[in-house]
Amino acid sequence: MVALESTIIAHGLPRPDNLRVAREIEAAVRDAGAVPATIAVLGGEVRVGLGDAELERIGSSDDVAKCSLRDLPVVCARGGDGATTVAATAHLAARAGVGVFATGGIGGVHRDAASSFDESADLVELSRTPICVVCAGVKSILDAGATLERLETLGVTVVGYRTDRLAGFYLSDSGLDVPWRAESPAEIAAIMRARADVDAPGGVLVTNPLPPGEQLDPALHDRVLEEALAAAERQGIHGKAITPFLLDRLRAATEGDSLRANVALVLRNAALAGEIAVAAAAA
Ligand code: PSU
Ligand code: MN
Repeated sequence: MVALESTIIAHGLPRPDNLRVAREIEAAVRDAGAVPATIAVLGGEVRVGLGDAELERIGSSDDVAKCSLRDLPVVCARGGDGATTVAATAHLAARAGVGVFATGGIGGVHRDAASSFDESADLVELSRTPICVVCAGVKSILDAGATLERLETLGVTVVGYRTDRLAGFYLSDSGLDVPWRAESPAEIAAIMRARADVDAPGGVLVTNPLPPGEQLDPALHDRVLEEALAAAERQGIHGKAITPFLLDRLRAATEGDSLRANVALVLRNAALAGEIAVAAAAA
């Protein structure tokens, strides 16, 4: 089984593409021979695995809260709907016994973290939750170097899939090295088993880069990111709103190219997560 997050559907991707992409992500997991379980809160209930009508509700309702771990108790107590971030999804997946999880890019240390203290709850969650998360590295709106340092401090195992470099989300290469690389889903499944054997409390983060031919043009990326960060600063955007704001600005400024890259990387991660889940089940 492969867990999937719902924040990317409700808040990360624009409508109406989001719903189509949500279905394609599930299909990519199935094509690899695994079972997808998109995680969300519906009417105050945690759901691990959504039917099509439920996926549609998460993707089209205006009343879906972005739920990190801290938000879950409130949304559940109030009977609300919530889309779960990487942190909340990892927590709920592990609790349900799901060992593999695919997303786009994890949250991390924001570029102004030295003054804002803005570091995603995704990192601390990965330090204490036994799950394999497949991602395209750290979202390029973040400080990837600082995020790698925090992952090291937090004891999170970081593995590049068929690469020595940390994937840069929209870009194939963040310019940073990863501590380990793996060549096959079976090798990653073996790392997960060994993680359990040595009682490491946290997760295994697999970083899966876009092929260079599918990445966003790096020069365009750097220019529009600069503009988006400046706009966020001008408009005083912060907290949980900053990530959706920046992703949306990039999409508008790249005329959809960033969206195409985002969809491509999520689908590749879902497929790889499916292969890892199959390898883990076979061992
Ligand atoms: N990756 C994407 N799109 C997203 C996210 C990640 O491609 O929308 C979401 C994830 O749910 C991640 C969250 O957990 O952004 C991080 O938000 P924050 O920086 O507020 O922790
Ligand atoms: Mn934050």
